[in-house]
Amino acid sequence: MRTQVAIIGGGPAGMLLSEILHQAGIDSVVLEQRSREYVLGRIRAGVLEQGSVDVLRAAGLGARMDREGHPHDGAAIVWAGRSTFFIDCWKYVGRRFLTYGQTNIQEDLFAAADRRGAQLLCEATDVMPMDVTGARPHVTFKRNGASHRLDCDFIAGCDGYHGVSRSVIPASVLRVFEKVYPFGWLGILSETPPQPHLTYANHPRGFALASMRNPMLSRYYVQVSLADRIEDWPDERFWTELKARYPDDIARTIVTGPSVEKSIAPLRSFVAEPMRHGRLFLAGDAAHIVPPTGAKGLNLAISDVFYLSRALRAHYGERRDDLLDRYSETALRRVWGAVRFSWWLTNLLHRFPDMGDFEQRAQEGELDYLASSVHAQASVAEQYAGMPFE
Ligand code: RFL
Ligand code: PHB
Repeated sequence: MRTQVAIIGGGPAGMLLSEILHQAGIDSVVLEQRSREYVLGRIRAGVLEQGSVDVLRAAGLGARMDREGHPHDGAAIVWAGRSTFFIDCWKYVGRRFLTYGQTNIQEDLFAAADRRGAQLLCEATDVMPMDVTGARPHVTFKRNGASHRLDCDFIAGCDGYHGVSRSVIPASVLRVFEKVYPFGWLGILSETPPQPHLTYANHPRGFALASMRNPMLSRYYVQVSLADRIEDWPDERFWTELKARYPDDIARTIVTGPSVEKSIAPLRSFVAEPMRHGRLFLAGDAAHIVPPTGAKGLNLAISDVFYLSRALRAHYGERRDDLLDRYSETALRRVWGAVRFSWWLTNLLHRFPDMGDFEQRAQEGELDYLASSVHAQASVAEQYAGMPFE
């Protein structure tokens, strides 16, 4: 088998890259280790920056997103008994964001791939990028019991945090930056009407977030201990805890119901540098992880794909490699902006087990400043809405 770009991973990064390359006349094959059903069953992100919306629209993926996605001017922050304030992205930076589930994007990407008869090989196992710095880059894998070799010009490692691509970069080249947070998020989906705004809560009992997927599908999260398991959190306990973390006027309006999905995710910041090694290019969670607090993970996967597809188009269309040569540097500038913001917002909104009185007061002081300063709010709004692409 031969293709121009071998793409490892059929998540949002891999599928979007394949779609954009196809539109530029560049051939690719996507190798995904799971089944489609499994990929579609993962409930993850829900917030799209304007820049991400623009990339998806330009890739021909806008129709359902524009119909079903919900635009928001900003997000609210509430904290223990004090007044709510609103980070107004529209007012301060003239950009809105959209709530539209990653599951829907993934469905839209699979549908587009089917329409064009894309080469998406699911349930491919033992996938391994080979000879990435040599003359014959290729990927080996197994499927339906048979071994295969896919020759290519480039390999895109879009296989997420637990993927294999990053591991072929030698330790002498790869530099990793990591921070693990001492708590997780327990998330549920319920078929109930959501809160009108995305509402982040800082409370002595821990962080909470009210988000949404559509007018009859809510997404809620609470900060939990890393030792907690799903079985520890029957629905009643979840709703009681969620409501306890919001002020009464909001708690009263939270409509409860049976959960249709429940999962616990640990929180981590992680960056692998460089994002390129020879003919291997990493994109999305394969190269970086952010805690979900800033809603940046999927948006970074999309911006990486934007930069990488632009660079590959320049290579094939104009015989220019300067964008490929600068890919890692360009992508990492945006990555570090989002990594810093997500880390900062995580620190601002969570209770850390080792927080002393000093840290507690400093956090309250920062929330107080943010609640009262239009300059501080404008800065947060600019970052939450997402920085423009280079
Ligand atoms: P993915 O989605 O992990 O896809 C990688 C794909 O690669 C496959 N794979 C392999 N395939 C072949 N061979 C191998 N060896 C392979 N190893 C893995 C996997 O099966 C998978 O299909 O990475 P990608 O494409 O980079 O996309 C990244 C996003 O999924 C992620 O950043 C976001 O979901 C993060 N995130 C959020 N991002 C936002 O922008 N806004 C949000 O509101 C938001 N909320 C969230 C989130 C992530 C969460 N969790 C659970 C991690 C909320 C949560 C709870
Ligand atoms: C979500 O809707 O899943 C969501 C929204 C905002 C975040 C994280 C997750 O910061």
